[in-house]
Amino acid sequence: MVILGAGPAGLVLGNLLLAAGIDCVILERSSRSHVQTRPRAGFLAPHTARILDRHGLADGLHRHGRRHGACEFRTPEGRFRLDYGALGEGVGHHVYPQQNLVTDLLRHYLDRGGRIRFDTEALAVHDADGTRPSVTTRGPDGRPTRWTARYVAGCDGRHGAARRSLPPDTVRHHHDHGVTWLGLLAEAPPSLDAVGYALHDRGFAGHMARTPDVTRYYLQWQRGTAADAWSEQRIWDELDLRMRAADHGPLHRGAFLERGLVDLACDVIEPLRHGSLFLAGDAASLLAPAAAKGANLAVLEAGILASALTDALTRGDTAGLDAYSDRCLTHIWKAQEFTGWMTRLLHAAPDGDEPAGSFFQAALRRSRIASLRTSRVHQEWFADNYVGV
Ligand code: RFL
Repeated sequence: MVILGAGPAGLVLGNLLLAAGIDCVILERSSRSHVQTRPRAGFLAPHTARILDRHGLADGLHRHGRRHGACEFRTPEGRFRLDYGALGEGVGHHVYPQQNLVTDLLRHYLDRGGRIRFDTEALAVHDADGTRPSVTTRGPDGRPTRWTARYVAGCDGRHGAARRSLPPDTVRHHHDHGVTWLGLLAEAPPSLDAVGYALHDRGFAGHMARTPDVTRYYLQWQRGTAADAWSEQRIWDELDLRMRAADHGPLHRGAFLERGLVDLACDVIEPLRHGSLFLAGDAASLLAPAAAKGANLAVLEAGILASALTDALTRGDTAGLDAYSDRCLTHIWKAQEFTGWMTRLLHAAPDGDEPAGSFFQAALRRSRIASLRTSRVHQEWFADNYVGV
């Protein structure tokens, strides 16, 4: 079994296959230190923790992760808190930085005797329509190598070789929400004990805890403006303004460890299988980070794929592989739908000639927020979708 990519999808898949006695190798383009320090997701859903628990992969999560179950919406009409962790399933998120999860998964994989090649870029998947697919790679010495296996799992993200190797008739459904965020990691403790979603005439601002010393912030950003166009002081002043710090309390300031632009765009590949090649995680579907679903879907799909591959390789039962694409697409579209809903809740999206959003859109948004503030049924629905995939 060849797995492309050592992100959450590839490493969960590798661990689960090794536990089932299936030989595999992971081919990863980047260095080990790069994958272990790349900060991205932080909010892990209950089902993610369950999958990790079931397979003995959740030690770090339980030791260092923190429970989280509240959102605070700050709007022109005032603020309100939604304790989603006490609704729906009655459990919130674990906050645990993605790079720590990747570090744990890699340690378990190596402890179980797993093989991995870092600094090895997959160039293409060949003969996926047969039973002996292969992958060509370029390793650290620049020399090409070919890896042959019964199946290949493309867990190498949206720009990986798996996507590039799909036949031309594969459909890629793409949607651009028309919004860009400046994503920031601040060396500063969280300023509120909730996810902060601030709706403001000047644009959205968000606050999400990562660790006791590091907080993620987002600022809705003019598309086309460089990430480094503003000074740290100007960014903090803008965060203060949009998060209404003067009314609701100051934000703890600190140096920005990272800043990058995120276009809120999404896509779905259909189907997720081409012969012996299976896509999982961001390679299968890209989600805007508005609802923190990407890493959680990646783990879910890796779990589904691992059990289907185990059935196929140990018992010759290929029913799970045949159902893989449809089964995952159901989860993916559900997550896309909620992410789209969140995106429309948080932003005045460009509307025709009105780039800042029309009066009509703003009124719809106010109505949505009012419903979320007052309707218990709406809050239950939100909680269910916010933590679930
Ligand atoms: P990854 O993590 O991108 O890993 C893919 C791996 O493949 C390697 N690779 C290749 N290897 C070999 N050959 C090639 N040709 C290769 N091309 C690429 C890469 O080096 C990499 O190591 O994909 P995976 O495993 O599918 O996991 C997906 C998640 O990483 C992603 O969905 C999340 O980070 C999204 N996301 C969030 N998800 C959540 O569930 N909760 C969150 O709170 C959350 N916050 C976020 C996020 C994504 C963000 N960005 C960067 C858009 C916050 C941000 C800012």
